[in-house]
Amino acid sequence: MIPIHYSAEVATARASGAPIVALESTIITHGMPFPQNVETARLVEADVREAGAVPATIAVIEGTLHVGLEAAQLDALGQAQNVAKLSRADMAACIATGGTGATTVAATMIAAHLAGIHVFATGGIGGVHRGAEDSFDISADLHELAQTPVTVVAAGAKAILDLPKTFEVLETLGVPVIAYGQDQLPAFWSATSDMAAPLRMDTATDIASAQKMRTAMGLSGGQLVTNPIPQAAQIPADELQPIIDQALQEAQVQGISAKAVTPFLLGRIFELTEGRSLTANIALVRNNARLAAQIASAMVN
Ligand code: PSU
Ligand code: MN
Repeated sequence: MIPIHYSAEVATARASGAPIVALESTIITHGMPFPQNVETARLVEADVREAGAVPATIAVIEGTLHVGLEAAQLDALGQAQNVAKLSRADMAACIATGGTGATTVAATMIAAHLAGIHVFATGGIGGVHRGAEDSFDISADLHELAQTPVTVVAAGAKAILDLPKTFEVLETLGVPVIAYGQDQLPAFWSATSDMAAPLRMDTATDIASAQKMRTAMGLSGGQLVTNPIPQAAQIPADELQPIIDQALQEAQVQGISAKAVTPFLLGRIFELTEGRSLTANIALVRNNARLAAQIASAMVN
């Protein structure tokens, strides 16, 4: 038996077949500083509700897989120290041993699928790190997209990564990468890039239909919907590039590796941009939550 607990709101939505959007918790514990992390998590939940769906923020708390967090649990998670960052490799062990952990994109997809939720909103997925030819650091998020049938709405892969290699791997793994409403792939803090999107869709209905067709055809896996950050909130790529390079350089000098890499880089970029990266990150997550709610609604219709 898997110890799953649904929040009151999510339990009601499941019973009535209402649209639900899964939300991850690593962005809260490892992706943003307190108190903006908790404020953002609350805003994102409100955005999902306003767009006509029910939010299910996912985390493991003392050995129970929570699908939907009560307000007090969200607050506590946002301030907790030493919370594990869970992915496919360690999620079951955390639950089995009574641990507490935040779920990454990969772990949130697994939980969403267990709970019968088809759509999930986040900021940016993990991917192929720069220098992966030496470090072999490729996020488990990519393999999860290839095997678990959940549509993930993100602003692309985080621009700290090697974006061309990330999209090559997604193609190899057979993951549909859909740009929403434009021909180029977005690049997390920037709305566009010089990479052409493999697929483009302009409506939530099309995105929902494509996921349903995959399932009907017996194709495993989900879809990555890349939703550009709103223009007004973006940071131009050429402005950010030197800062990303500096953060990457510092990570190398300090020997940061494995799960610590992404949180370290996001934290340094936050400091080096004097908070602008966080403001942009908040705007893009909220934008993704709204689109995910529309897709979830289209899926139940
Ligand atoms: N989106 C954000 N901030 C984040 C993340 C996503 O805006 O911190 C998290 C997600 O949980 C994603 C993880 O799965 O970063 C990637 O970590 P890694 O590169 O170690 O796989
Ligand atoms: Mn990694």
